[in-house]
Amino acid sequence: MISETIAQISTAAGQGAISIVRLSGESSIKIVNKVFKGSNLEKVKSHTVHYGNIFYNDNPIDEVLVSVFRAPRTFTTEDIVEINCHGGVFVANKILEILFIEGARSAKPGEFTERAFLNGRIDLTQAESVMDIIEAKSNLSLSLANKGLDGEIYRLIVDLRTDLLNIIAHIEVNIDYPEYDDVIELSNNIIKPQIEALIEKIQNLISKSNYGKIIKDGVKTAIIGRPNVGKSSLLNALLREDKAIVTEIKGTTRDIVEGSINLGGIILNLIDTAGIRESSDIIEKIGIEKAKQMIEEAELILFVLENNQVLTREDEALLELTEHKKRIVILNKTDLNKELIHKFKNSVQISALHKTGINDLENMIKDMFLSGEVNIIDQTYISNARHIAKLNDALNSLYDSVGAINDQLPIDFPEIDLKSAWATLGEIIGDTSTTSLLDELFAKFCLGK
Ligand SMILES: Nc1nc2c(ncn2[C@@H]2O[C@H](COP(=O)(O)OP(=O)(O)OP(=O)(O)O)[C@@H](O)[C@H]2O)c(=O)[nH]1
Ligand SMILES: [Mg+2]
Repeated sequence: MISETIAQISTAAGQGAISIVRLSGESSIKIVNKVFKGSNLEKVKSHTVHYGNIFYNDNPIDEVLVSVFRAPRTFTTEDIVEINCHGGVFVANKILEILFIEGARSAKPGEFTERAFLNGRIDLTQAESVMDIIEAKSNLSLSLANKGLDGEIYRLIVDLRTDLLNIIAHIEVNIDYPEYDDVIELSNNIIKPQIEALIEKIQNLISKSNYGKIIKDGVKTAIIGRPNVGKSSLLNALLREDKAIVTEIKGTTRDIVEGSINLGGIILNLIDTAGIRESSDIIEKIGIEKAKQMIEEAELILFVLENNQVLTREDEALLELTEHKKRIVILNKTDLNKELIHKFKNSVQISALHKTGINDLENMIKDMFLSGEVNIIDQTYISNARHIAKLNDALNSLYDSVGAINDQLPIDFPEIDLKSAWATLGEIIGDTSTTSLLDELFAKFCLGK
């Protein structure tokens, strides 16, 4: 148990109707009780709210509501007190100062959640989900984050580790398989297929993590094309707002203009770029370089062409540059000439000026990212970059273990790789103790014998 009592303002900085000052630790209740006039907080029941006043040196500071939560059924598993005071910056800080004088110390960013983790109330993936909930930008990303907080990622990882433990146990007790008189046979017939099944499970999780990332962070979408084709007009039409400057002058957009929209739960992070052409204007040139860089970084390219104009060499070059990307070709200015002179696989006809065809475009994007994933809400996706990196590391250890078996190395060699995969998966949930493998392994032996 951590004995220091920490305190901090939990609500956003700035003025609001209410601010919440939160304390966690052994002395939380005692400290607040010293400056609170109302009920005796040391005597009240847990999970109750009390009206009263904060006083300091007999001076009234604020009229407040104090919630008392006694350990262990709290977020940090320690005693927690929350003071709801008026939402002025000064008053909340004043109360905090008084709490420090009375013995609390300032909580570092994230320290309440860190304590919840250190005290075993939540695992690391749940702690990370708290941040994801705070940062959620859509219903889908919120529901994904809630699944994480509920422990779904934790359970996924624990399941993988259980599989791994079974394999390691098999190796440890290989003497129990008299039908295999040599170790090579045991590894090929029993161990290897089990590792391969586990590899498949992890590969599957990694390949689907892309959806998780998209749900969480949105799709980075670059609007690309020659000058004057209507890129900024398209951005404005999608945003339903005149955000980017539109003129008939070629080279209007020089810097990047950004905005986000929510398409049926998928967030599109739109980036309008400078029209790409040969230019001697130094500012425009830099803009064009940025546009080219955006093509590299983007997960979706909206490639804008004028419907009624033949392709120029620049168009051809840009089309080639974006060929390997997820791309939609947008044939704009259909109000000027309806006749189609271009044919592309993924294309949609619009008029950014008159805002026609925008729905078709939006539906096409939705299909692109959501089709085949109708159960997106029912599934758990790994979306956290740290988790994905660790899964990849674990996968590599598993590949190594199969390699060692194929090379007919002594059984301890693949076992080392398996143990390393076990440790790597443990890092995802914050279980880094080396003893836990032994504990669980022995528990398994006891069960079986
Ligand atoms: N008739 C018609 N004009 C359009 C349409 N979309 C855009 N325009 C016009 O085309 C001109 C250029 O539009 P922008 O949106 O600034 O084009 P851009 O691709 O952002 O141009 P740069 O920033 O210079 O690269 C403006 O005069 C727009 O009003 C359309 O659908 N129909
Ligand atoms: Mg523009």
